[in-house]
Amino acid sequence: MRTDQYQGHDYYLMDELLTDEHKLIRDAAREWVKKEVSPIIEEAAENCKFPQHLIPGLASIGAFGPYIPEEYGGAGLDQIAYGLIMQELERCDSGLRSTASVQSSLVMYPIWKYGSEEQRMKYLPKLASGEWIGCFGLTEPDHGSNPGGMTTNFKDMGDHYLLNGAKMWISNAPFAQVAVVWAKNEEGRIHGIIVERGMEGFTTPTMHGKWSLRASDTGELIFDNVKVPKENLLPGRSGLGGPLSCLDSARYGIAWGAIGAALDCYDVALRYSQERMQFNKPIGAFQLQQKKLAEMITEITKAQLLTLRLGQLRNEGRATSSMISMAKRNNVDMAKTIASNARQMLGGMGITGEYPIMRHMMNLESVITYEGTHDIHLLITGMDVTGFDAFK
Ligand code: TGC
Ligand code: FAD
Repeated sequence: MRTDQYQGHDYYLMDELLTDEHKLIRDAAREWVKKEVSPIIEEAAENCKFPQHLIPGLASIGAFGPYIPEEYGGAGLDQIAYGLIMQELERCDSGLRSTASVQSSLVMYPIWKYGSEEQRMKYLPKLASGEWIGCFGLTEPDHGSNPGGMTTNFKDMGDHYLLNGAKMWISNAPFAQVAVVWAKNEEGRIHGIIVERGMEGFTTPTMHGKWSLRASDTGELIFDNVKVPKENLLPGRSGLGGPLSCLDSARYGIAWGAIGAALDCYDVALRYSQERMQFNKPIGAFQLQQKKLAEMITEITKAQLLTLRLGQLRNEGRATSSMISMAKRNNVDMAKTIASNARQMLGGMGITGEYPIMRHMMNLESVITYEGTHDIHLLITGMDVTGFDAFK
């Protein structure tokens, strides 16, 4: 196993735009990742298992609900701090970031934004400390890009709701204690419902056979006449805009996270190019390899600027969903291209688990698909600039 030598890359001196608190939080996350995760991540990916013993550590660096107010157990940080934590986690592995971003943006966020005060007090502190892990059920076997077509539904039975249906591709599902599930009522209106492990008729089978995001657990959510107490309905919002607003927050985190994956691939390829000798020269001395590295750092720098600006706008409440789509789409695609080129630069060694690049490459196939595919985000931008809705 190689030591994690990552140092970060800041070509346009972006650190000068961060506060001391931002840098402290980022550096703490980086050090924790190097010490606790880098030594075991390859094995976790090989075993296709999320290393659950990392949960308290993730909580300790503020990765669960960084921007949730402290009164609910969150860290009360701003959006840029949230992004920096996601960047450091995904620098190591997209699955690690997935676990944290689902917990923060897809479970804690809707409970904080749309939950009752009782729900906030019951769930948020336990989710922030990692005592409970949550998952987010939107996608169904027949409704992925088009979640509005969902068929999971609940009926009002007087003293409780009766929930039926199935969700698929759900991160954290196999071990989560809590699921925020989106389902239609008898009028066809979408609501969020909190379902807890142990409720009769609720099961979470693991999905097997993934060649991507292997260090994250993915499963189904099956609801077979599940009796859900009425107080578990999120009262603050109905309609598809509820889950989509959570996706805005998670997609923003992914935009930062993808920069982390790209930075790691660049970092490894740069170091390799300075050490690997062929034709009596380091391969970094050849123009073709320099072209790859120069283009990588250019694209990373552009993404860093785009995303920091997005973070400022989110702090001010001025970032639109379309702006977030643009950053998610651009940055994941950028990271995927960099991973592919970095892998080539390592020659045969690039396909082994001795280096993280192949794992990043495979992970990014999930990241470019979930939280809205590459093409869906393009259509969101297209709709925003033309005014024509290609989905209707
Ligand atoms: P449409 O008619 O456009 O919109 C319905 C209502 O929602 C509002 N809205 C939004 N609100 C907040 N944030 C957004 N981003 C919003 N986008 C739309 C909209 O204004 C409308 O409100 P109202 O009041 O008029 O009802 O909806 P549509 O059915 O045409 O679909 C639009 C589309 C395709 C963009 C949307 O469905 C979409 O984004 N699809 C992609 C699905 C997706 O991203 N799924 C992700 C599942 S979760 C996941 O992948 C987690 S991975 C986690 C990990 O491991 O990291
Ligand atoms: P489809 O929607 O069937 O799309 C197939 C192809 O058709 C794509 O290329 C798509 O871009 C294209 N397409 C679809 N509609 C259009 C259109 N109108 N115009 C042009 N092209 C179109 N979901 C959750 O709810 N919670 C989770 O925690 C979660 N975690 C996930 C973890 C992993 C590892 C993965 C892979 C997925 C996860 N998902 C989760 C699901 C994810 O959000 C969906 O896979 C994604 O939204 C795409 O849906 P789909 O797979 O059904 O593809």
